[in-house]
Amino acid sequence: MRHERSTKPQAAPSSLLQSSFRCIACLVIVFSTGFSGVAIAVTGDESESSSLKQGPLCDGAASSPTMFAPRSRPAQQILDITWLVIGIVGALGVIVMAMIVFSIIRYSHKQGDENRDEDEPPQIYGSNPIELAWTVLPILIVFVLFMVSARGIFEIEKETPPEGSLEVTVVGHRWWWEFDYPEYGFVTANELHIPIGDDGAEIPTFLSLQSADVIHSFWVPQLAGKTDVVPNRDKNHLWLQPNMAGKYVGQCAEYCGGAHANMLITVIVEPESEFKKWVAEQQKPAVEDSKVAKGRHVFERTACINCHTIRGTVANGTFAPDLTHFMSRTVIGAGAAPNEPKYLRQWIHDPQTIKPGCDMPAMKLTNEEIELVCAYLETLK
Ligand code: HEC
Ligand SMILES: [Cu+2]
Repeated sequence: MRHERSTKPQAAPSSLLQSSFRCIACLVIVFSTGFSGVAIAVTGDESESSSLKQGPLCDGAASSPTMFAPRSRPAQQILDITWLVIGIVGALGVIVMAMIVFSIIRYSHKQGDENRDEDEPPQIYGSNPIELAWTVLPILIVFVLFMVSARGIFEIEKETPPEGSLEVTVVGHRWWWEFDYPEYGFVTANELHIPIGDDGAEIPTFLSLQSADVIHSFWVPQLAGKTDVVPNRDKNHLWLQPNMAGKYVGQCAEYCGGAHANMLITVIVEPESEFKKWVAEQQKPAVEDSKVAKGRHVFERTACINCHTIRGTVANGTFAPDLTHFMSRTVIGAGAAPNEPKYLRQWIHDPQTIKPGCDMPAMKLTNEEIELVCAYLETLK
């Protein structure tokens, strides 16, 4: 069928060019911010990570979370696939853009072109080689991308724990993380400790993810991909296999309400011997120090005990983070502030000033009571 020549051919290419440039600009922005743009209070300052030695037992954590510095097998696989996909579609994009730019320059309306109808290019209809080329080639490309992604997904989404793995149950709460170590019989919060061999050998960790309320998403980009944490449903699973020690940070990646942005994750990958020591400490009941008995009394006769557990005391609430070994953690409120005396006092005075919207109310304690309770909490090593 023969098309009538459009009377205004100039408008289309330039708007096409504009929107193409816009697309490229968007991609650049997404890549430069999206993968590393997790605002984190818990990362140390940058100089810390730049002065590092090499090797599996040095700190492999990037100064801000990024999927471009994988330190765990599934994260590495995801990045490999990412580069392959970006490579293929990037090359196609460049070819298409080049052809568009070429056509715009070569065939744009020029002065003295008024009689162009006469030199219309050859019209080709139903050319088998051409139609075959633009059918088969895209199918091949899509097939390659499909196979590579499918293989990656099957390897990453393990439904059963790999040999010799540590098993941890992760429970997402608004807006903090509970970590249960059923093998070892204790519960902690917000900081996940997992081992790497003392000689740097990889040890798998198998996470079972549950939610106590809404949908969350567990994402520590240097260690693995995002995995949704869904309530009232069979557990989702996630497999980590770090190859470098370090303190990795991540973030809830599914909007879950007001304090979502402050729902950070810290994963501490440490040599097995240190991990074992940490486990032994966590298994102990809370420290009892008679010097802080007054503070403990304030804690025990306040509503704190309805929400929090401190093993070995009357406090057995499960609504909020277990505080039995609170001082073994480096952050308060799932990364909302570092665990330092100043912030702890501010937190007990009014958590909303540190983590707006969180589920702990200001407890209306007097300054003296705050001081006593904090002195008590600070013994919970
Ligand atoms: C209504 C329940 C509730 C009461 C009562 C309560 N808290 Fe909390 N508390 C929470 C919740 C929920 C969190 C987690 C907040 C978050 O990170 O979003 C929390 C977090 C904390 C944290 C930080 C824990 C961590 O690892 O990040 C400390 C410390 C704490 N509470 C101490 C206390 C003390 C001391 C009292 C009593 C004076 C108290 N809480 C009373 C619900 C409660
Ligand atoms: Cu969340």
